[in-house]
Amino acid sequence: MTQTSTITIADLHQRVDAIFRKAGLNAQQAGALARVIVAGERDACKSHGIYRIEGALRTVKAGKVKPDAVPELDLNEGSAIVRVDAKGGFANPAFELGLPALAERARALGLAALVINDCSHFSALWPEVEAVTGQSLAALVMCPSYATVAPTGGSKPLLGTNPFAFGWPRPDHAPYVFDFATSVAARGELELHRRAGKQLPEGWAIDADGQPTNDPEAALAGAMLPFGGHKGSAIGTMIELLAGIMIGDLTSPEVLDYLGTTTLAPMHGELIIALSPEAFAAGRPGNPFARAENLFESIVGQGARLPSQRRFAARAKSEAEGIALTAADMEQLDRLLEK
Ligand code: NDP
Ligand code: PYC
Repeated sequence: MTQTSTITIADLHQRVDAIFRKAGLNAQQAGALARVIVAGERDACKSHGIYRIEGALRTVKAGKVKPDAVPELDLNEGSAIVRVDAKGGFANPAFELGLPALAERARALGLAALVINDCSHFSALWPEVEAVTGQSLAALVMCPSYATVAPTGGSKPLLGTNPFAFGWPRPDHAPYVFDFATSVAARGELELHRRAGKQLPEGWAIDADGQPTNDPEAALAGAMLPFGGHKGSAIGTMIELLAGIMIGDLTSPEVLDYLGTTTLAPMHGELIIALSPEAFAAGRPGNPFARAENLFESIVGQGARLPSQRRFAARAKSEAEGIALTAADMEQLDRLLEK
């Protein structure tokens, strides 16, 4: 059995923050990164937890992200579009900077968008979705990645694993949130399988010759597959259009050209859309939040679970008992702190 030890959320945050500060990140960048990475471990999302620290540090070392960037907010007065220029830093502090203006604008106009440009992005999207639902607004969040996914019917990497997330605020419950890669699995999962010496499930990837493979090494050299065949392929393409081309930022193939590797965090843009359910439902019968509760109850009433339920259960456990880390995880943190 794997040996585990327990660490409090605050202690893990302090350690991850210290690792990034030691690597030259300013307080704004290090703090925002530590918050999403620790949230990933806390919610048992290993593919976007502490495993991501080394990739972020490699990206800093390669000069492909600015560790001391100070993001800039463009309020674009009167418009539904608020912009943050991440100035070549990470996406997370840029999001934190733009959130208050996004929420204020969505409440005033019914909907608003936050565009983040020139950011390095490696994290899960649900922390951002939850920050928006925390303002009693619904959220749609998406971004490209780097070309690693073959479009359905093709055989070469072109689309990114392009995550897509949605959130709906629930006044008396944790929000309804889903957040997924538009590939069958996140690329992080492939890398975790390779590290653990495990074969991939059927249907995740093809090798460099376009043949189905279960070997993570061959899959990393080949292409991943979109989820749901042509449907995931189309949603992945939509994300290239909306969160790449439309916001004047890089698409996944352009990101790969710029980076030359998938071992660094990708540099591109991100699109966050906030919607006010009350504004959209105004003048129509029924309260949108109460009607949504009926829908959720009907889903759960059939024995199905809501997305994020597993994550919220893991969060409650971590908050009560601390976060369980393996000996290898602890060794990784110690090693990075000593570097
Ligand atoms: P999963 O397939 O693990 O989960 C997708 C969503 O479905 C989650 O919200 C999950 O909730 C929910 N879910 C899973 N099983 C069920 C079920 N049986 N019933 C109802 N809901 C269910 O996610 P992925 O592997 O596709 O993605 C993992 C993460 O990777 C995401 O957070 C994503 O943002 C991130 N990512 C980031 C990228 C980037 O470029 N920054 C690129 C690609 C992915 P729960 O968590 O509770 O299980
Ligand atoms: O897991 O697919 C992924 C991913 C790519 C960039 C960040 N996460």
